Amino acid sequence: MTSILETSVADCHPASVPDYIPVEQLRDLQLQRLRTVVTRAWQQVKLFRSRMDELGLTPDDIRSLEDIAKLPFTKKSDLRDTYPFGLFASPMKDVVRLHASSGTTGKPIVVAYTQEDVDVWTSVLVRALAGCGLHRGDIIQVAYGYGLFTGGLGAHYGAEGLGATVVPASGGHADRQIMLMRDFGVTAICCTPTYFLHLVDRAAELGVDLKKLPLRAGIFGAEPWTESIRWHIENQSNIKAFDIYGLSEIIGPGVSCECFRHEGLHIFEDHFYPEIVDPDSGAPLPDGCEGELVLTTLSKQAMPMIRYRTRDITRILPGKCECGRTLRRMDRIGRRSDDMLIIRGVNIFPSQVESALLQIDGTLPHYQILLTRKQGLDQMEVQIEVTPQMFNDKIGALQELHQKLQGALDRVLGIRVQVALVEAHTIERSEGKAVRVIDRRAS
Ligand code: DLL
Repeated sequence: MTSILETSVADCHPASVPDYIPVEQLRDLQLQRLRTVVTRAWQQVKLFRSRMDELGLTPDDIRSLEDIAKLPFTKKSDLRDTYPFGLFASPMKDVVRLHASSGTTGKPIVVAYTQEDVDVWTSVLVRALAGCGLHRGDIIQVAYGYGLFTGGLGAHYGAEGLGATVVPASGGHADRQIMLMRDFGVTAICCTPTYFLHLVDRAAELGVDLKKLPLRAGIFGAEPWTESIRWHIENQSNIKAFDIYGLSEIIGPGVSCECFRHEGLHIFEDHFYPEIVDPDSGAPLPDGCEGELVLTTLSKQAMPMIRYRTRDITRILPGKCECGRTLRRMDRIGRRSDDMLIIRGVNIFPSQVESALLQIDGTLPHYQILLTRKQGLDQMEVQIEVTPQMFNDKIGALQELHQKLQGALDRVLGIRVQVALVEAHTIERSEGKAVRVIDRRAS
């Protein structure tokens, strides 16, 4: 069971919460847990054992935290290749929950939890929500999807564990979400940042002024978002927007989360050990350097993950946070190493497009990249929604905006792409993760 120290964070003295434990004590705890989890994976998971054998390693070779670099990586393809249950370390009778994530290609990946895993998951979410200033008495609307996706149930258990009142709305039905928010006096919402942008737009159409509601916090994650989007959200709705990160393979939401300082996401290091590696060579990189985040679960029972290559690009932020937590912080995830597009030989990340667009007034934070192929040549069109005022303005203003955007994209991307200005609401809204790229090159 989760200890009382972990569940009632908001009511505890900081010194008694794992978020604030002295660093040396945290490192000792991590080492002890690392040795245990490696032993468990080695004993119970065939794939992991054979990889350790190939390297001539046994769990006894892990004597310090640095020794983690000796261990083999685990990749998403390992989960696919052993589908559905090949990486489980617990017998099925001890598995109380399965989640799955479909990804963009092929078979889904399946993840498992024992009761202890669910309790740990709840405890990290409680700590994450408490770090955002939420507590018993808050009314939290969970608008992440419920089901095989980890967002809904993860946030639900965390909010309930905190002692808050949960409104399990799940994703979709924007009008109903807004009605619930207003009628129930909801004080915090958990959903993807793009879905909240959609709710902001819809509320305006319905004549509901979000600024007049008790809503004061949004816990947003599951997809990359930028400071400009935070600014847009906070300005339109008068709430504080917090970034929460996680992935199914490790636990779901709750691997890390911002505190009220908004200077990076504190990693719940007592349960998830972070490393940053060079995405090409896999070599470990020091704190402060940008690279791929690799995570090891330190307490997972049903499905321990050793050195899991997340493909998410970030860095460990040096220095201490003013909030007093001793947990290290990661920078927000701007991109993944595998979302790179190669257009006419040039490497492009959707996040570059976003950063170019958001510097320019008159656009909305809704865009989509359309890839096609004409006579063997890749074409990239960026469709960008512009504010209704822009469309009502004289044609000259729209042309000027088009030129500015074309210039900004040319500069950032280094190749010429087509720019299409479209009216607000043209781009289809998603209830969950936004679809930023439509690739029609193969069809
Ligand atoms: O998206 C878990 C989650 C749910 C996190 C709700 C936060 C809130 P998956 O569907 O397995 O799990 O997708 C994980 O989503 O590897 C990142 O690429 C991306 N991602 C998740 N959170 C963030 C974030 C959930 N805050 C994948 N910023 C991860 C940027 C994020 N990307």
